[in-house]
Amino acid sequence: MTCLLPRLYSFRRCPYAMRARLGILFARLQVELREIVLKNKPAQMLAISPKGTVPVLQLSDGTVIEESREIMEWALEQQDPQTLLDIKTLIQANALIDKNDNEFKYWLDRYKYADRHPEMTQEQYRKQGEVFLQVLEELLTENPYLLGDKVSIADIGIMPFVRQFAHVDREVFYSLDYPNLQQWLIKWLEHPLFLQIMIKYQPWQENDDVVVFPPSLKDLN
Ligand SMILES: N[C@@H](CCC(=O)N[C@@H](CS)C(=O)NCC(=O)O)C(=O)O
Repeated sequence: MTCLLPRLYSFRRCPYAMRARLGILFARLQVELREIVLKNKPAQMLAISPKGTVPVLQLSDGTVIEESREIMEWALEQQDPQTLLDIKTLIQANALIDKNDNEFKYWLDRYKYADRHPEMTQEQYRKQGEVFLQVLEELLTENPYLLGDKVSIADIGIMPFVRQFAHVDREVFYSLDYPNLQQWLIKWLEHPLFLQIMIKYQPWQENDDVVVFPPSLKDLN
């Protein structure tokens, strides 16, 4: 049977893949999900995206989108019932995601794997990462979401990375003086769409039945 759904190669715990899956859910779309194992990437994925990172989305016309931001944007350009791509905040959203991807992620990786980067201590790496957390805390002092009173692409694009930072050492994270950011993160961790993207799937193997993600659009709220 030919499957006309876009096909998403994904990895459950990857923050880039998380933002792509959130984009798909907020857009109320369905995709064919192929969960992968990073150490054993399927040849089918490498054939369409030799750079070998997830997420990768292959559209039914063969187009390949291999950057998580572009996947979020593509999804929300198809349908955006909650206007996450609000034109009023788009420039600011993009600037914030740039900061996340180009600066915060660098310090996050070093904070998470400090033993592999002995040039600085883990605490020093954390403090470097906190420069971005302070920016987010400031924004959340004024509003429940990063760019206002409703969710934007900035929230779903950044949340998986703040989660990863918090989970390096939850006790430390929740002892820091970022009350609004902590609240925001907790709300996201409990969000029905976040819970949906974190459901576990077995790694895809050739000849498996198609896995549709999400299985139904009915229960999404
Ligand atoms: N710029 C890419 C980065 C994606 C990325 O680095 N994903 C990681 C997993 S979180 C990956 O696939 N790494 C390849 C590997 O570990 O082999 C995007 O935004 O999609």
